[in-house]
Amino acid sequence: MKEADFEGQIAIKGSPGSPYTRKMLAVLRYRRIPYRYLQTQISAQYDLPAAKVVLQPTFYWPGRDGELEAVVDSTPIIRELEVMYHGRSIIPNDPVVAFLDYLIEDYADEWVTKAMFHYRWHFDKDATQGGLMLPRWGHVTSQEEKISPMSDAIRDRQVNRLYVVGSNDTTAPVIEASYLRLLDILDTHIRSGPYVLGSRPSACDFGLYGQLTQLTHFDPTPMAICLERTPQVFAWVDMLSDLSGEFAPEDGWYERDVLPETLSLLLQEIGRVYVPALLANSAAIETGADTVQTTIDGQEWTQTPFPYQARCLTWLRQAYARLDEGDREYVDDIIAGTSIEMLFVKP
Ligand SMILES: N[C@@H](CCC(=O)N[C@@H](CS)C(=O)NCC(=O)O)C(=O)O
Repeated sequence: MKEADFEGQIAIKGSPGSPYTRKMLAVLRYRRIPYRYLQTQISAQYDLPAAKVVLQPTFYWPGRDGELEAVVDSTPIIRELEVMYHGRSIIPNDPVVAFLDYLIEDYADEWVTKAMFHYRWHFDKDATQGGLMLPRWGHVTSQEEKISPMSDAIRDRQVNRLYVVGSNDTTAPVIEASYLRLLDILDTHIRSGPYVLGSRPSACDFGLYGQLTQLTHFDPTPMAICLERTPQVFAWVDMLSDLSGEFAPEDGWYERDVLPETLSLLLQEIGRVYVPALLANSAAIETGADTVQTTIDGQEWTQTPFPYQARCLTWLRQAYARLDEGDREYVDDIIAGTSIEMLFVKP
């Protein structure tokens, strides 16, 4: 075991098949933050502190006491990195635009991931490839006799965990239709960007990018769909992977009063699928129900309650409440008629 001394640099443990790892690597590259990427086989050689929850990615940096600490959850980590490193920020200056950024990032992380996990493990072809590859990234020196049983075990385990994100035969058509719509919306929207909120990338681009690295560039079913339907989105994902040379113009983000029409399509999509999922999930958690039963996009939706996503709703409401009155009114105007406003109605 090697002592974990990264000489003041940030270390990130993760793997290529993890959308949130890809999200954060792209953030670090764009922000030009020096880092060490500890892929599985490398991280195993270090004596690393344990995080509260075992998740990919896990970040390691010195805590208040100077000791290395293990930190998880990409959304707060992005905000923490803003404090630790200045310049090339990915949080828009205007609180109204920053709120939209946060909302879209959350949709990417929490809804688009349903499509990512669904397409990876729902159809045989994708599940076989996922099983084939997942253990390999951490065991490139292992012999086939060792990897094959791992492939089978991972595949079985993940197929049995599809319920966690709400992927099942009832919800499959809802998830798949939402993936197609997202591709179509991005295909149109990025042509005025190229980023979601202007000519400068923000957290939500990286959230979408992370999930799309898997959907458009790894799993065969959603990848074929993207290549055929929206090749421009495929190219966009490639571009996002390393934005170290991109500019960060002061005036790069859209002004609150000149948001492009295509952005409202994305907001409507969030209202169409993510909002009802969030509300029904939180209601189920509050009442202690053991299933979430609701209608999403006019179709039946059923899943096991997901406690983390109830917290996501609380955080979204806190972000909305933190806006000052004028900004909140502005946000209200932008989200009016998208159903997103349902998240913030007073009980
Ligand atoms: N909210 C977390 C989610 C991270 C996450 O769910 N990571 C997945 C892999 S992409 C994971 O580690 N899942 C647990 C597992 O695979 O055992 C974040 O934004 O970082």
